[in-house]
Amino acid sequence: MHIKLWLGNLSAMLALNLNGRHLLHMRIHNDAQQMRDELDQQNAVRVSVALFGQPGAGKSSLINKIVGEKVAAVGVETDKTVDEAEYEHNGLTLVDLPGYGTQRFPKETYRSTFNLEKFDLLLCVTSGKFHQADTELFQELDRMGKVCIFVVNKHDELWEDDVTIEELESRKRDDIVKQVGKPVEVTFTSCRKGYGLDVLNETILKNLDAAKRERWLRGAKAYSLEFLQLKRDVADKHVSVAA
Ligand SMILES: Nc1nc2c(ncn2[C@@H]2O[C@H](COP(=O)(O)OP(=O)(O)OP(=O)(O)O)[C@@H](O)[C@H]2O)c(=O)[nH]1
Ligand SMILES: [Mg+2]
Repeated sequence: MHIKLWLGNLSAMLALNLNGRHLLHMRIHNDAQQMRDELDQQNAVRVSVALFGQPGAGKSSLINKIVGEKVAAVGVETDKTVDEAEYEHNGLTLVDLPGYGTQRFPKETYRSTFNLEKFDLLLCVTSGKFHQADTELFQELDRMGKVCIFVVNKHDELWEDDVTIEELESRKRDDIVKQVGKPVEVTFTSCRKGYGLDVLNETILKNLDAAKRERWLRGAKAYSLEFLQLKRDVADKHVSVAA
């Protein structure tokens, strides 16, 4: 009788143990699957940014600075980038848009030709005088509810006798705001000197949602210690999920 009871308990314990192990395996499998899904989701996120502005303003140069590699052709020749050019880099899609309202790309069809809806945000790149075509495209984007950041490039060329750089910046900013008719974000950069690229990154990050922000951090080149730290944090998080 005792032996029977003992054997009964033993088999119950064994069954429990096997069942427990099975459950543990199931949990590990499910956790691994969940992490893989999370990783796939993170990798599937894309940030799509379009740049527009006058020929020679420095759109191609900025694209190269953003990704930290020479992906776009830069040139002193006029209209180096005539058609739309798209660059894929580490989850970032950067699109160099051709001029707005030209014979080739009239205003009426520009929005649908380049599917402006699909962009997360747009950069209006200027240097020298601000142009009417940029104002008009901005206003179209504004009506669509699109975020457009103004980038005054060639900051290194901002110079006037007896006028401080702060005063020149402030005049430029005021001029853009006056032309577009509303307060807008204006960032100053110099691709030549590497100036302002940290602020440009910050401004872009501020205008993205959380998932896209992580993607931007992973894909874009760092120009400040803060950005580098954030980039490391995102990379660590990514690696710990992948491990
Ligand atoms: N001084 C100065 N020159 C710059 C800067 N950024 C770009 N350039 C120069 O300006 C010229 C035009 O630059 P791109 O980057 O080709 O300009 P883009 O807007 O792409 O021109 P398109 O393709 O013709 O529309 C090149 O000679 C660049 O080297 C800058 O910050 N400072
Ligand atoms: Mg170009």
